[in-house]
Order: sequence, then C-alpha cells, then structure tokens
Amino acid sequence: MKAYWYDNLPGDQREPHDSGRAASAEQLSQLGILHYNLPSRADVDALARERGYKNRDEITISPATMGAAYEAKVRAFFNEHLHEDEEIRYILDGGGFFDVRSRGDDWLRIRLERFDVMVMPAGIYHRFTTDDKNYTKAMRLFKDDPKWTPLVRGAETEENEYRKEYVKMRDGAA
Ligand code: KMT
Ligand code: NI
Repeated sequence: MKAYWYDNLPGDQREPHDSGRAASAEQLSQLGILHYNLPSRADVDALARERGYKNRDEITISPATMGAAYEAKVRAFFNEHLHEDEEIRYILDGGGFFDVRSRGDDWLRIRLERFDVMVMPAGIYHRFTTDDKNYTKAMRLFKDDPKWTPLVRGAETEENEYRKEYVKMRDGAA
C-alpha cells in the first residue's frame, strides 16, 4: 500500500498520477480508512468475522474476463460514488487504485497490491481504477445484504443519511 495526493493532471486514470506528496497512515485513519496486509486468507476470514461481515464476492477486472465491457466498467468504477455500508476490499492478485476524498475534498490516491486489505467506511466518496496492467482480482466483502450499488455523487448523496453520518464521524475525529 502506498498513499499520496492525486496530481489532478489530465491523462489516463490508470497512470499513477502521483503528485509526489505522500499521505500518512494517520491521514487515512482520520478518514476512517483501515489498512492491513494479510497474505493468509484465514486472517481475512477472521477480520470479516470480527466485524460481522456476512457477504462476499470475487471480481476479476480485466479485458480477459470482461471483454468488450471492460473499458466501460473501468470508467464506471471511476465515477465518484459512495456506498451505504462499510465495505472491505481484499486484493487477491494484480493491483489498482482507490481514490478517496479528503476533508478538504481533494483526492487521496491509495495504491493497493496483492494481499492488501482496505476497510472503507460507509458514506465516503471514492472511485476505483485498475492500473496500466489492466488487471485487478479482488474480494469484496459487505456486512449486510450485498449493497454493490454505487450511489453517484450529486445533490441527493449530499443529503444521504449515511453520508451525513460519515461526515459527522470524520469531522469529529480530527
Ligand atoms: C468500488 O466500490 O468502487 C469497487 O468495489 C471497485 C471494484 S473492487 C476492486
Ligand atoms: Ni465503490
């Protein structure tokens, strides 16, 4: 895992876009994000059990598995959104980038590689992209009924109760 501020420069979303300014673990935890590196699947199962996770799936994001739909899927994941539930992502193979919004509404880019685990709080605005290798195999874990549906940022998500809860938590934690 490596975290840094996104450079906001034009260019393919799959390039690193590293501004050269690192972000600290402290900054991530202030946003409510937890990170681990767990090579053992049993440790992931234990984490899921401790946090009360009931649902999971595996997704391989690549042209080989998605064919013609791949480019559209990659663009869709990169559309800024939130989820109404805490979610864990466990990278099984390949790598990718999660961008998350900072308190100042800037993008923080988190590079995840094999065995990286990230716990993302409900209500955080984020987006995802594969990197220039175009291959991410990941396990997605959800607490309750699978809530895979992304709620794309807009006037409605600003009023979303999970969004409001998140902002309260984040700004109270600083
Ligand atoms: C998300 O929430 O944006 C995703 O789950 C992206 C795909 S999982 C690597
Ligand atoms: Ni998402």
